[in-house]
Amino acid sequence: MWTLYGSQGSGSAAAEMALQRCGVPFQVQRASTWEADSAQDELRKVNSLGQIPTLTLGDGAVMTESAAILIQPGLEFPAAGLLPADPAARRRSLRGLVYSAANCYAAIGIIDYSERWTTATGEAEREHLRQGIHVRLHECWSLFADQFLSSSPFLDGAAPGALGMLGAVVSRWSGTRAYLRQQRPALAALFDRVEQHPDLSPVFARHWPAS
Ligand SMILES: N[C@@H](CCC(=O)N[C@@H](CS)C(=O)NCC(=O)O)C(=O)O
Repeated sequence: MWTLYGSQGSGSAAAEMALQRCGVPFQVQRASTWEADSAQDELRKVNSLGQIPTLTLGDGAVMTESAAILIQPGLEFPAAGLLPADPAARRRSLRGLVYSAANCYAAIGIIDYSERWTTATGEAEREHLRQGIHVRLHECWSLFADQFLSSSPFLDGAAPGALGMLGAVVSRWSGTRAYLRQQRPALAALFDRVEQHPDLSPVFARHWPAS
């Protein structure tokens, strides 16, 4: 049995969608650095950063980093369609997955935990850092749209694959969807379609019940 460490409204939602698509049995263990009553100690034993998503496989192997967590089952279960079968399309998806994790997900971590990324102790300086990152995050999403939008209805196939799943989850934070509706409406509409896809809408509803 695989165990996915995660929490409501977090990046573990994308991992959950990917594992469901592959049909592998897995359990979710609620754990996060911000929930003192969660399985924090257990999580830190397998991921010293204490971050989610983190996945442990039945054989004791540990997967961390959202892009890797989605790519790995995509390679292991190719029929699930998490990654495109066509080599050129697959290369684009892999680039897009690493791009969104490295540029967009990472920026969220700096906004949420700015104290880790600056020696400034004053709230005003930290707020400057957060504001700068916020602008950069949105620029990164514009560049994502310019590079990765294609004629495919879900970025990476006839149904949402790993790239659509991760993109739709990470773009839920820091005002990105509102920004995209203004600046790159086609990408905002695509993420709406990902969320409404019948395979995925129950997971989005569980993680973001109010929206
Ligand atoms: N590089 C990691 C980032 C994961 C991440 O930042 N996860 C957040 C939750 S959405 C987290 O666990 N943050 C808690 C912390 O950093 O203390 C990935 O791509 O999976």
